This record gives sequence, C-alpha cells and structure tokens, in this order.
Amino acid sequence: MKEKEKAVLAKLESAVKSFDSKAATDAARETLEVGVDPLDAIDKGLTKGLKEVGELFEKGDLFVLHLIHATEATKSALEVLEPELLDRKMERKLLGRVVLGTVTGDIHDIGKNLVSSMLTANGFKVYDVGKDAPVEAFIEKAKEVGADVIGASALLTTTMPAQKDLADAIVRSGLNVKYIIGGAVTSEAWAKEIGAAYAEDASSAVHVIKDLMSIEA
Ligand code: B1M
Repeated sequence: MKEKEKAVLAKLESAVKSFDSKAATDAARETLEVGVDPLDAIDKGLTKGLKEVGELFEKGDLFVLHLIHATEATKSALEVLEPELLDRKMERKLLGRVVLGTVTGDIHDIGKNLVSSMLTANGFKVYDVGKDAPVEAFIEKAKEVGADVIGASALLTTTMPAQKDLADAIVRSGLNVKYIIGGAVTSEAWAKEIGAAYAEDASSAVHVIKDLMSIEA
C-alpha cells in the first residue's frame, strides 16, 4: 500500500478515535480521491478506530457517550463511502433474498448495515428488519418475501442467545431458508453450536451466502 493511502486510512482511524465527524467526512472523501477501495477504508480505517475506542471503553478509559460520538463520526464517513461501494460492485442479476437484522435487545447496527450494503452491491435483495428486532420480525418478513436466507447480527454476549432463539424459530416455522450469523462477539464455534453458518466480516458474508445457496463465485 502506498504512503498516501496509508496516511488517509490513518486519518479516518484518527477521526473516529477523536470523535470528529467533520474530519471523518473529509478523510472519507480523501480516501476516495487517492483511490483507496471503500471497503478498505471501512475495514482498515473506520473499523480499526472503532475497535480501539471499544477497547478503551472496556478498560474504563472511555464512557458510553464516547461510543456514541465515535458512532456519529463513523456514520458521517459511511455516508460518503457506502454509495461508492454500491456503485462499484452493483450487479444486475438478482441472486437471492436475504432478511437481515440485529437481534432483540441489541442496538448495534453499523456492522449489520455494512453487511447489507455488501450484499446489495453483490446482487442480493436485502430486507432489513432493523436493530433490536424480535425473532418474529425475522420469521414474518422471511415468509412475506420468500427469503432464501435469514441473517442475524449480535454484538453483545447477552444477546447471542437470541441468535439461538432465532435458529429454533426457523426450524419450528418449517421455512426452507439458510441461516447465517455474525457480529463481533460471535464465532464459528457458536454458529456451529446453534446450527447456523458464520461470517467474520461483510465481504465473507457475501461468499458464505453464495456458498449456502450454491451460487458460483
Ligand atoms: Co457497544 N459494545 N454497547 N455500542 N460497542 C461493544 C460491542 C463492546 C464489545 C465494547 C467493549 O466493551 N469492548 C461491548 C460488548 C461486550 C460484550 O458483550 N462482550 C459493548 C457494550 C457493553 C455496549 C453497551 C452495553 C454499553 C452500555 O450501555 N453500558 C451498550 C449496549 C446497547 C444495546 O445494544 N442494548 C452499547 C452501546 C453502543 C452504542 C449505541 C454507543 C454504539 C453502537 C451504535 C450503532 O451501532 N448504531 C456502540 C459501539 C459503536 C460499540 C463498538 C465500539 C463498535 C461496534 C461497531 O460498530 N464495530 C463495540 C466494540 C467492538 O466491536 N470492538 C462495542 C464496527 C463494525 C463494522 O463491526 O459490528 O463487529 P461489527 O460488524 C462486522 C463483523 O462483526 C461482521 O461484519 C461487520 C463488518 O465487517 N458482521 C456480520 C456483523 N454482523 C454480521 C452479520 C452477518 C455476518 C457478518 O451475517 C448475518
């Protein structure tokens, strides 16, 4: 990676860590100007910054208000980066229908929204049931739209069990859908335990869903 690219990614990261929405917007524009892939800008700039903010919060060095400000800065940058992500990857053919949401009790939606953008950009129609979404919202939407896949995000240890509740509800519903989970606190092992597929990030979510649906890459 060129020095110029590294420098703008560092600016993005630092804008999130200093809770500066204006700097985040400016840095996002700059990353596009110097030709950084918007996905790299998200993964190697914004997410890196958010991770560090999360670690400082965990240690007690930052408070919830800081998380909120870091979120605002991230969202400002995403307003610039996401349209570009969609433009660059848009495919014409509809590959499948995905019902996506963050489980009940959990209001973290940045990652879920990124997964949504990546899926949309790669030819999937996403039906977003939002954050803090009850199990029934996923099931009802999946029935309504004839979904191929249900995807559930969880960012809290305390909300992971809701991913299991959804797995059980899918079985009970008799729906013929695949189930995928993700989110910072989740893991391949947890997914296996509850009978779901797992993706570590937004790009791999696209690949895993294509695999589940036997769509060639
Ligand atoms: Co919260 N928070 N938060 N938070 N927050 C975490 C998750 C935490 C790890 C911070 C920490 O302590 N280190 C911690 C959870 C600890 C735990 O349970 N083990 C935590 C906590 C404790 C809390 C509160 C309880 C704090 C409090 O009030 N005392 C509270 C809970 C509120 C609730 O949900 N009920 C809370 C609140 C918040 C904010 C509202 C302030 C804000 C969220 C704003 C929003 O989302 N609109 C927030 C934030 C920003 C974070 C951190 C700092 C960043 C999360 C994020 O957006 N990351 C986070 C620290 C961390 O994650 N390291 C933290 C960037 C995002 C791109 O990553 O969401 O992981 P992620 O998504 C990735 C992959 O995981 C994957 O793809 C994405 C893109 O690559 N992926 C999927 C995600 N979903 C997927 C679904 C898939 C496949 C892949 O298939 C369906």
